[in-house]
Amino acid sequence: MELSGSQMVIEALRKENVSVVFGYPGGAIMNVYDEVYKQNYFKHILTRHEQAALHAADGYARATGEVGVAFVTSGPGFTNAVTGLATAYMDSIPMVVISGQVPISMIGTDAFQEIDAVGISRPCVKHNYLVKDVKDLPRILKEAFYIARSGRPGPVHVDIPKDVTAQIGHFAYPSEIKMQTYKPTYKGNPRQIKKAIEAIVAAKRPVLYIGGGAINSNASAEVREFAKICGIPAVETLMARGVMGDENPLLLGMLGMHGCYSANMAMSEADLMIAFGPRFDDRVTGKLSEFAKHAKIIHVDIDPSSIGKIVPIDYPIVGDLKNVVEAMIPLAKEHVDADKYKPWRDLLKRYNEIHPLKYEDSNEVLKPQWAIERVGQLLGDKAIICTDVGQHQMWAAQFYPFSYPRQWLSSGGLGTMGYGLPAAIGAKVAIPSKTVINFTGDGSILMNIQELMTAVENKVAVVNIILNNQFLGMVRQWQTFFYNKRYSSTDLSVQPDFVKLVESFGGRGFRVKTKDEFDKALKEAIESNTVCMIDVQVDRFENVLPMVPAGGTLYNMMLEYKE
Ligand SMILES: Cc1ncc(C[n+]2csc(CCOP(=O)(O)OP(=O)(O)O)c2C)c(N)n1
Repeated sequence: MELSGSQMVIEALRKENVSVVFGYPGGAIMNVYDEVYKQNYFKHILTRHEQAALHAADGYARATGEVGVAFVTSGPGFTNAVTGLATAYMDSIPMVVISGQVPISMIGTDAFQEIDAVGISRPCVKHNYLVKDVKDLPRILKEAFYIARSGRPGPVHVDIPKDVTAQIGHFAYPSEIKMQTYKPTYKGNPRQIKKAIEAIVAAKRPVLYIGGGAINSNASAEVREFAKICGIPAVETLMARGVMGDENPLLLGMLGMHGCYSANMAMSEADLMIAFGPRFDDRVTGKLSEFAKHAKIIHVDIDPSSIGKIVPIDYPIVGDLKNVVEAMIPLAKEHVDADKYKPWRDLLKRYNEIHPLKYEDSNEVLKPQWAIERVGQLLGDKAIICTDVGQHQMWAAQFYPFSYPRQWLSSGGLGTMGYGLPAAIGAKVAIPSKTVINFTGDGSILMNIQELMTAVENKVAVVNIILNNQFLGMVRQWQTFFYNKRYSSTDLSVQPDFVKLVESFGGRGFRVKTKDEFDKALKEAIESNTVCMIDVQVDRFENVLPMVPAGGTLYNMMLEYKE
């Protein structure tokens, strides 16, 4: 089949079963957009900023596990997209981003809207390509999708010069991938798996440390079963919320900087840590020399370069977590005695009773934690929860009752303010039957507020709940604790009228100050089935607790803050 480069892009997406593309056009990618106009295979959603196009593709990918796709133009279109690439890269999200580039003859001439896109994307993608000849395009697109979704998933960037999108070439979409140097390992080594089980049998205080890899490998059911068979208590990273299900008696909760006491104590006192796909982020480990210092460590990860990168590992297992845990389950059934860990489980339960996650509720002023709990009571598993970045994000991770994987979409690694609304759009497009809530801050929401237009235009009924403390709350909290209350550039008390603002886009707005108003607004927002924003006036000086100060130790958490 003879096709132009642009037609090849459309055909490749069709072969990959792509149903939606998020993007923003411009000069260098116009040939591709002309074909977008003519085709009827996939829906194209025009965002109002390239960063948002990538976050929407990212939200789509997190909600479904499929590859998210975005188109952007060269120059400023591409540079706007970089934050979206970095966000997806840090959290291992499968994405293919296609950017237009100036014609090949003009590359390197400082042509209008030229930028070295592959040079810029290199540190924040799993892989990237500059397509120099249309004959390479089918193979490159096939590889891009394969690389994005296989092994440790991640974003792949394909930069296509404008003349290549116009060139005619032969299109035969490869059915197989032949890459010499890229061959992810899916099956864990049986000898290593056996050794890991022996280590579990020998342990007295084992803990499961579950990371985002458990979500990426769709291993939740296996992880739950394994935990149950062994009777091993589990902690989840921010990225792994939903893997165990919050009703699970073995789940202690989130660990790390704002994790719960029992989870952090479990890590500190464990004699064996079974790490299922986490990356030992500094927000989790705190001071490395003190991190889990009594524990031997089993680390299962599909990415060999992640094993031993941060802490030395006693039992490394390279492989897809789902496969590895499947292989561990029969051995665990045979050899592990769950009763043996009962004293350990009881101790951790006791820790949880002494220091549960808590906040002081009030009837004078709305507490952000209350609002989150309330949404959880009303919607529970019916909602997908997205967040922006800040205190509201941590409270949502702490207080929303998650029950399944891919219910929680949040920028963990990069911590990208402005992620929430576009990601919520991507999630709602992917799974329209779910209510999609975006918990956001009065700072974060203004970083991609223009996407209200995308949501309204495409009738994507997302509900944004601004936990409005009139501060860049998380930074204000650090200033309170560590900078003697010098609130440098964090006061946001000068702000827009968020109700009028969403209404001006054609959505619905609510401002609430009391619990009754909150309940009423939430109900109306959900029932209205339209784009909504609830501006919740919350306690300005509420802090996220407990907290491990940066570089502190998990077992020395601050449990409260006293003036
Ligand atoms: C793009 C970006 N810029 C700056 C930061 C640093 N930062 C982290 S949290 C935060 C405050 C967020 O404020 P807000 O959205 O109002 O949420 P709150 O903490 O009040 O819940 C800032 C500025 C960031 N994470 N992302």
